[in-house]
Amino acid sequence: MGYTIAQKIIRSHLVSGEMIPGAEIGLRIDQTLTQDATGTMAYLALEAMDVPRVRTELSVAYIDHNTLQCGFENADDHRYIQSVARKYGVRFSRPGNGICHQVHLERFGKPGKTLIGSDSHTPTGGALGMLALGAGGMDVAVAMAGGAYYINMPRMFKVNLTGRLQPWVSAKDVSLEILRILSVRGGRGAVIEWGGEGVKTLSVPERATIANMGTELGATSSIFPSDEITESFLRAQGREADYIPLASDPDAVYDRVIDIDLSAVEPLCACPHSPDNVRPARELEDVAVSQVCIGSCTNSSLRDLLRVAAILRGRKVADGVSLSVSPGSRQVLEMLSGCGALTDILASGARLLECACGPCIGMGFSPASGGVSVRTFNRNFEGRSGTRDAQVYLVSPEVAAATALCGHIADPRGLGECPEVELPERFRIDDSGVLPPADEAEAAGVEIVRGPNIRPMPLGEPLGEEIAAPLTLKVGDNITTDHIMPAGAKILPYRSNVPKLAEFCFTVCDETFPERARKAGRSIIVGGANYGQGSSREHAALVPMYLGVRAVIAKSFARIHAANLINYGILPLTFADPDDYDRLSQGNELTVSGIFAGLESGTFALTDRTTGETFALKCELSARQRDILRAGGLLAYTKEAGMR
Ligand code: MIC
Ligand code: SF4
Repeated sequence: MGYTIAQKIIRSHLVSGEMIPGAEIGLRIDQTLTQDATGTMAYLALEAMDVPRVRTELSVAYIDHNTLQCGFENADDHRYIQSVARKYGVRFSRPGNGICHQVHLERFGKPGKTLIGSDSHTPTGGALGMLALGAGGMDVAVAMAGGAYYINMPRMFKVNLTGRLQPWVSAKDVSLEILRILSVRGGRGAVIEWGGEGVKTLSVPERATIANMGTELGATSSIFPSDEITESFLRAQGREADYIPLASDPDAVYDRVIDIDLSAVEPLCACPHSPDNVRPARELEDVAVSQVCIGSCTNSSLRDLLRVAAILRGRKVADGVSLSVSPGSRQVLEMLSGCGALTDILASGARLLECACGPCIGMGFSPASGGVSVRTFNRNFEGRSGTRDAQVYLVSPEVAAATALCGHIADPRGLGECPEVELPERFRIDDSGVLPPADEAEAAGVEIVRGPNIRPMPLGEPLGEEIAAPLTLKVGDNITTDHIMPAGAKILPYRSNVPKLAEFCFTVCDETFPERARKAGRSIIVGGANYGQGSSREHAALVPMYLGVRAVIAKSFARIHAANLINYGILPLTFADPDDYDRLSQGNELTVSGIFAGLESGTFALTDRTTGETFALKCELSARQRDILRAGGLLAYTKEAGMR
């Protein structure tokens, strides 16, 4: 039996476990990336591991999320990360240099390598034929220190592409089409390989858009072959030496095959408040729009913005619309400027924002109350824009530009002939925005700078034989990490200050939660299916742990969040019978008992002391995960057990 692309990379990086779907495997990690909103915690963890230098082939620390700097906090974080990167052998991508995934694709990603990043959209690197995975910051710290990264061996899905995209239809529409087919849960436990004849019609930036949004499917990762298109992109980036060809074997076996005819895909929109709530743009033309945002790690490449510039050229943004454009990297911005396309964008009335995440994570540019915002981003979860009652739609750059001109959601096919764009033979290369680390001799003398916003990382406590605690919060299906630990300009500055951050935990669902949890001392949370979907932010585990949450009982969990809960010593339990979810009420007193035996057997007993009912719970753990929970979290475990 032949191998898929992901299986080939896994095979060559396997340090433990067997390649049986669902079984835990350990992978050697070649590259890591961090961003600043999760990076501070990752580097605090790295410091605590007492390893003098990172042991990966390449590690990069990007500053791209918290760049507003309304007070000293963001700048404190940047300065800390810059100093720690310099000392430990990590390259430092300065604020303004671009969004981590875009810059990594341009300058560092390599076919055949493994990459983990403390950001859920790290799979963007799959566009280059690498196995790129989102992870919690603590897992990235372990990988930087030379330890393996553990996942459950994924199932293999294949999307077979035929045909070619019609004018005005682009890669984002393919992402939305697969979301329509699979939903936000449909990719769970799988790596999605994109192949078929149609794949040859997609450039690397288009592949990157698709790989990026595989995260919204809940997929472990997404991956493309490394072929002549990859080679020409790498050559244009002056990196032809990084090219190796990579394809699946003709007899590779997939758990599921999905066919998409590219020529049948039309301009689509994900409607509020979920990326899988997809409808054709043509059906939404009566939706008036107050804001359009173009950018984010999904759609901010040179290809995308050249297309936007060509659509906007000689036209004006509608009176009622505020249009923002944030290029994905300084390379993109300089090239737009060099060829005059930036002038077309500005002349249309667009507002140019920094090369950073910006509005995508609610870092400024929040819509007006009740506003309708049409964005080329990847997430439209309620409140994420920074405006509680905003309605956010996700679209392609083509739909976004047409919408900005028309003032309502617009199918761009109404604009006439679609302008063609070509990628350059050679990108403008200037790596001065990425600072090299100190060499080994100098490193010992580098002082780590910690401002008052850098607080020590709270540590978990080892599990006891039982957890007796009130059910302080009961929530529904598809709870995102944006519900658990919201982001945005007011909250993100506190990512390295957990006591302060705790004041915002779960406030999207219930303003009173932080205070009630604090009063209760210990608590248990109950959730529905796909609990913890979305971001990789470990703060969605760390902060509940700080507030005393000892177990989360859900119908199912998203992969990265379940790993983060374990890393912080919180038990991620599932209902043996999902209908039991309905029998538990917020406020009831619960006891999870038989914990030590349960860690071994995978089954636990739950008693609702308020009603007297009993329930069976499950938690299937690997030996390593059991040890992490017994130790009280990954940091304590790594210190006890050493790096492996
Ligand atoms: C996001 O898109 O939600 C983020 C902000 O990039 C997160 C990381 C974070 O919360 O810092 C992600 O996707 O992992
Ligand atoms: Fe940044 Fe948005 Fe991408 Fe997250 S999804 S990395 S916030 S651009």
